[in-house]
Amino acid sequence: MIKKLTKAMEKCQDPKRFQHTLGVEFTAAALAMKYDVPIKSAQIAGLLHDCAKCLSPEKILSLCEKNHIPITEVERRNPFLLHGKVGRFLAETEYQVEDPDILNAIANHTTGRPGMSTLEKIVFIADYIEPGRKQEKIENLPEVRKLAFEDLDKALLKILDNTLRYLKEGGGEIDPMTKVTYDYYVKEVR
Ligand code: DGI
Ligand code: FE
Ligand code: FE
Repeated sequence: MIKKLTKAMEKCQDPKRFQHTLGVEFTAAALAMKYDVPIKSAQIAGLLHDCAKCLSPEKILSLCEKNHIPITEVERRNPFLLHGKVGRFLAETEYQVEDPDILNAIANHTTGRPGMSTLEKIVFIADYIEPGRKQEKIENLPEVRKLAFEDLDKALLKILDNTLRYLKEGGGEIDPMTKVTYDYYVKEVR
């Protein structure tokens, strides 16, 4: 399974994206060791989390419409936000993944959601801290990397806080799910 999926991702992703994919697989596996999650699940979710990232916005939207994947208003204006949901669809239909926890981890890796499972948190965090992410772009990355191996919820909250600040500064449209997730984990961490 792992070998086949790795080959499939190498084929459909550009070299930079594929390096990121391997980084997320590796980091998710390490976090799985720490937090008692099946390592294989973390590897599969890590490998497939961006399997829909290389599709054009038009293709993403048409796949959603054809397959009755609901699209919110924010998602219609920012179709890249749908690469998780479309990724879950492809994981199920193209790559024969059946485990709902793995499918959720793929679907929710960009905005998160309230009440994430440990595997979902691991993939969300691994996506942000994998070794290929540049420290120059994220000033507290070393701190978040350390925190990920100490307290998943605190790391999650730091990442959501970074993302919301980054979106506010850059004028990016905030998906209500990102904000709802942030508010949920603020309460959770307290
Ligand atoms: O696919 P990746 O680049 O590996 O990572 P990702 O799926 O976490 O996507 C990262 C981008 O998603 C990052 O630039 C921030 C953006 N993002 C996360 N939440 C929101 C968001 N963008 C918008 N517009 N709104 C959000 O709520
Ligand atoms: Fe992604
Ligand atoms: Fe990613």
